[in-house]
Amino acid sequence: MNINNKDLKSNKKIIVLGGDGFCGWPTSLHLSNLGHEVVIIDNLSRRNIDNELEAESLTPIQPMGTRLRAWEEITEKKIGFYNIDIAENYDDVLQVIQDVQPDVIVHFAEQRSAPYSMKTPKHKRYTVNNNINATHNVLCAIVESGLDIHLVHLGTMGVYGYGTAGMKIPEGYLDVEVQTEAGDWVGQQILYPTNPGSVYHMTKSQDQLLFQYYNKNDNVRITDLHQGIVWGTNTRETKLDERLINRFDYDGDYGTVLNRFLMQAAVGHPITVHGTGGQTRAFIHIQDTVRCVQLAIENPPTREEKVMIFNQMTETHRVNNLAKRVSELADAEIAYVSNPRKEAAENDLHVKNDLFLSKGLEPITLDEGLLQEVTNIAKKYVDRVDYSKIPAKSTWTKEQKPGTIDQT
Ligand code: NAD
Ligand code: USQ
Repeated sequence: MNINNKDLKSNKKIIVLGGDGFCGWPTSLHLSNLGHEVVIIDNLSRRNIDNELEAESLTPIQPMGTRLRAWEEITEKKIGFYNIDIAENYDDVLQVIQDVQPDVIVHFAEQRSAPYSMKTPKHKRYTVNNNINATHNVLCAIVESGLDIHLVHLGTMGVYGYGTAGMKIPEGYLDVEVQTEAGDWVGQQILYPTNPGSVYHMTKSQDQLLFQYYNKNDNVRITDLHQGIVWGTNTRETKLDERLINRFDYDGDYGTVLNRFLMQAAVGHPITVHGTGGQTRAFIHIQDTVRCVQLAIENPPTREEKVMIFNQMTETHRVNNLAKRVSELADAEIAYVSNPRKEAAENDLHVKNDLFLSKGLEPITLDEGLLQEVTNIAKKYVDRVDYSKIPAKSTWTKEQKPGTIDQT
C-alpha cells in the first residue's frame, strides 16, 4: 500500500539512526512508504531508559521485530534493522554503512530529554558521552567510507536559547558587521551564538561545531534540522495497524509539554504549568516532522555548500496559553507548580521557517481536531497510566524544588 508517493523524486537508500524512537519510527515508516529502501540502526537505549525510570510509553509499543513484521505484512515493504550502539561501536557502524552504501543517513540517535540529562552527574555524563560520540562517530564513518552521503540531523530550537529581544531567529546563521583594523565595516555570516538551557541542549550545540568542521574539512553534505517541541503521536502510517503505534511519553522526564497537558487533562490530573507559564516555545506536529525530513532529503546541499540549517517548527506558543486552551477543551484544572528548571520565567519567541515553507511544507497548526485526537488516545490507554510518574522531579540545581503539586 502506498499512501502518498506523489512527491517521490527518486528512490534512495536511507539509514535511520534512532529509528525505534518517537520521531524515528514514524519517519522510517514514512520514508519506506514513499518507496525508499530503509535500514534502521538503534540500540534500543530508549526502551532501557523506560526500564530504568520504571515509566512506560502511554501507548503499548511493540518489540522491534513485531513492528517490522507488521509493516511488511501490511505494505509488503521491508525495513532492515541493526541493534548497534553508534556511540560505542564505531566499527559496526562503519561496516553497515559500507554494506548498505546509503545515499542518506538520518540521525535521530541521541538522548533527547533535558530533564533526564540534568538528573544526576551520571545522567549528565551519559548524555554528553552518548550524544557527542554518536554524532562524531557517524561523521567520521561517513568520511572513512569514502561515500558521498547526505547526513540529515535532528537538532533543536533550544540551541538558540529562547530570548532574542524581539528579533526573528534566523535559520542557523546570523548576519553581522564587524569593524576592521582600518575602521571599515564588513559583513560576515556566523553560526548563530548558541545559548543552551540544559546539558542535553548543550550536546546539540556541540553537534553544530562537529558539523561545521566536517563540512569544512571533508565537504560532508549536512542538513541540520533545528526542531521545536514535537506534539501528537500518530502519523498516517502508524495509524495503519495497532502494532505500528508510536510511543507517547507522558512522564516527568520524557513527556513534552503539550502532550503532557493533553494527557493530564484526559486522565483527570491537573495540568502542570512550571512557574507562571510565561515561557514561549516553538512547536511542530509529528506528521510535519516526518514530512520535513522527507523535504530535507529531497533538497540536499551540494558538496560545496555550507551546513544547511532549517528551523523545523510551525508555530510558537506560550506555555500558559497552551494550558488554558487544553483546560477549556477538556474542562481540566491548571496547577501552577514550582519550576524545576533554570529558565527565564517569561520570554517572547519569533522564528523564521521560510526554508521549509519554500520547499512546500503546508504547516499543521494547533487544531481542535488534532488536540482531540491526542486526548482520545490518552483516554483509550488510561489504564496504563502511572500517576506517580507524572510530576517533573528532575531539578536543574540542588536548590530547586521538583514540579510536584504539593510543593506549591
Ligand atoms: P527518542 O528517545 O524517542 O528516540 C531516540 C532513539 O535513538 C531511541 O530509539 C534510542 O534508543 C536511540 N538511540 C539513542 N542513543 C543511541 C545510540 N548511542 N546508538 C543507537 N541508538 C541510539 O527521541 P525522539 O523524540 O524521537 O527524538 C529524536 C531526535 O529528535 C533527537 O535527537 C532529539 O534531540 C530531536 N528532537 C526531538 C524533539 C521532541 O520533541 N521529541 C524535538 C526536537 C528535536
Ligand atoms: N513545561 C511545563 N510543564 C510541564 C512540562 C514542561 O510548564 O509539565 C515547560 C518547561 O518548563 C519548558 C517548556 O514547558 O519551559 C518545554 O518543555 P518540554 O519538556 O516540552 O521541552 P524541552 O525540555 O525543551 O525538550 C523538548 C524535547 C527535546 C527538544 C526540545 C525542542 O524533549 O528533545 O530538543 O523540546 S526545544 O524546546 O525547541 O528546544
